[in-house]
Amino acid sequence: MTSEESRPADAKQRQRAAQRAADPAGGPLTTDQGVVVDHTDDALTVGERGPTLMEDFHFREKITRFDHERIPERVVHARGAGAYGYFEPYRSCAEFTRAAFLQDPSVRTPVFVRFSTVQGPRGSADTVRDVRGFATKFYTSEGNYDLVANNFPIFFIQDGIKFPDFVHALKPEPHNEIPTGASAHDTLWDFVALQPETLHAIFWLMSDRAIPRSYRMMQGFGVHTFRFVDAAGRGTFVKFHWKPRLGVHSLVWDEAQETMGRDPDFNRRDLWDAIASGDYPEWELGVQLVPTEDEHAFDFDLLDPTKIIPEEQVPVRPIGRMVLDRNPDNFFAETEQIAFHTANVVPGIDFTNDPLLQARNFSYLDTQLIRLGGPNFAQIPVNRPVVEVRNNQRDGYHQSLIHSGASYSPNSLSGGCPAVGGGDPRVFAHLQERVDGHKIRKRSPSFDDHYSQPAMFWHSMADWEKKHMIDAFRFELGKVGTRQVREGVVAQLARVDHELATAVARGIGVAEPERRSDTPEPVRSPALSFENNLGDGSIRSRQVAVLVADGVDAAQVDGVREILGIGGAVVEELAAYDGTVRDTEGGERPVTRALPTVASVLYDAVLVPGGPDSALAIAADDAAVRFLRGAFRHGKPIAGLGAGAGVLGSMELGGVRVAGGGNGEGVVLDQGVVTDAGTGPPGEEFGRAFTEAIAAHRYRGRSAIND
Ligand code: HDE
Repeated sequence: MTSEESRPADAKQRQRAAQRAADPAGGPLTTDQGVVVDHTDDALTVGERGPTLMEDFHFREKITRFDHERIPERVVHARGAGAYGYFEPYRSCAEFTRAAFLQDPSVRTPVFVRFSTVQGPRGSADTVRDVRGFATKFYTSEGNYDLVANNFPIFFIQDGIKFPDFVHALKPEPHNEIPTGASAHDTLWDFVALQPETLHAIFWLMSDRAIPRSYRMMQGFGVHTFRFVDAAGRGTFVKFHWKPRLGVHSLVWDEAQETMGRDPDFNRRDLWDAIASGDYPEWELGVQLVPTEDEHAFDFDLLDPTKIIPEEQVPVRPIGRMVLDRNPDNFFAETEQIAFHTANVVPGIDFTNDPLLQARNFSYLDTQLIRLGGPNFAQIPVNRPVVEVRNNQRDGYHQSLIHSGASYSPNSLSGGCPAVGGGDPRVFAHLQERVDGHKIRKRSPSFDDHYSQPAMFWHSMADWEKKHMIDAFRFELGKVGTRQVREGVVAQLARVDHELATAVARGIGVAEPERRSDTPEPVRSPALSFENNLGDGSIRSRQVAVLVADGVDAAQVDGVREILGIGGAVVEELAAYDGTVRDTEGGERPVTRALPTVASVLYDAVLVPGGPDSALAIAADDAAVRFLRGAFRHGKPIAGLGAGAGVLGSMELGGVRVAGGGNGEGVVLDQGVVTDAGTGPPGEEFGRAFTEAIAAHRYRGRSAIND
């Protein structure tokens, strides 16, 4: 959020990239053939005003290369943001898996992570209602392992053969390519009404999980049941979970929509800024383990990707942590060209027969062939394993290696190289499993229950989460033009929960459904609620706006900076104009941003400090008042000190009580609004109350939160 110039780490990163790219001797501009160019501002022409000559090879090369700069975007997950980092296990996992990167806590495995939205094209906004991708490439000592995850633990369909149907329904309508990055349209909801296996993921999509505050504040899930394999060849079922240190936090829908206009790069920028300023995001990797003999111990099928294993049933065991500590140097070279593939596994990790996973194991390699223009994309630096690659794969577009010797196996002419296996302990051995059956095209009846888990999700939500979900269903279905589609979805919801279906029906002008006798029992999994995923309760990296004008109380602003700085929050001073404001000590304070260039949706909390002149100017400034009202509406912590408390009082925010009457009253905390009318620097009590309010992210009791 801070301007690029004011981020020294950013500048350093750019400088480093420039140095790396530059000829160390500081060489001149050349063509692709290395010929030195004298001039690149004018094409070669006949006379000063004459036609351009074909002979100008520099001009032709420059334009031709430009014409070919774009590659096809990903068919889904086109918009993304990535970063480098490392993974380290807490202890050896040898008991379950022989995977080398999960054995030794002193070994750090480098990673690259790409986060993404799913529906929108490369240039779409970040804060749309959508699933988020969370794909990790581990560059291990046994080759690359890709954990291609999402921030939902389940998927919309059970069999990969339905993927094109689902994606066609989700993508913009084919006749007018509307809407961009949104699911609120007829084709998606038509599919949902007719394909009840989508419901569980749709419930997640209608929850605030689909509008994360930050990539740094979302969980990741491998979705499928995979397998760990130990050194003796024994398998254990495993589900992968990433848990963010900062907790799971989201925007509210009204805020998400405004953010699309104010800063379409909101999540991308947040990740970049945090890493550039040294605030490295961190996740814990956890696993749910199920012994092979318990495969059928659940009332759902472990192979069904529309089901979770409730954490209360099988706890998530933490096995390691991942830290992202370096931004890429070049978006295209790294974030765009990275190629994930679910079938990139290492010894110790294997698949199950989940039909969605089996399809993915085909699709990812296939899609890279067209997207990256041929079979040699693993030679692109970001895709290259850190171990040596030796095989007989040859030629193809963009081959950048010069192979020699025989390219077949067995051979004697190259001494039999590369040897196959050769007793190397790193050899990959597929889990041995007996598979028996008829060739059929039929879904297993064990995949049939589409209603119990959406019901569990719904019943596990806090009241405010339920309200947001009802609002989301109403919003989405309210954008659906076809009446029968709205009715079809309500009929499906009625099979999950009568109250939910009735509330949605009321909002979208559809007849309220009859109460059914077969809705699932209200089972709960507390781990699903935001309330139980709040993280470490810190205020690290939270963005706090301080509204300032000439005459601002220096001691109060500096005091708040100090208090919040200790907690790791980022404080910005916003004023009507860029430049500086004069404070009560006669100093010129630099303004971080001019108010007209920002909005409350880009910040987590706001403070109005004292200094009577400054407070008066804030109260009279439309942009400042809009800022404060916006922050209040979205439930964000607000604070006022000295005359700043009076500004909040005069705004009559939702009947909130603020401190008044000079130094007498002390700190007042009401509905997440912290005020102290005293004129001195902020005291300990104020600091604690404001810090706690920021750590809580939002005050959920304000009625206008999602209006
Ligand atoms: Fe993907 N998915 N997917 N997907 N997916 C792609 O691969 C596909 C699924 C996920 O940042 C594509 O390189 C099929 C589940 C992520 O580069 C493509 C099926 C989950 C990313 C593809 C699924 C995911 C992708 C598009 C059902 C969560 C972005 C471009 C059988 C566990 C990776 C590309 C990145 C990308 C196919 C379902 C996650 C077309 C066929 C379930 C995070 O290959």
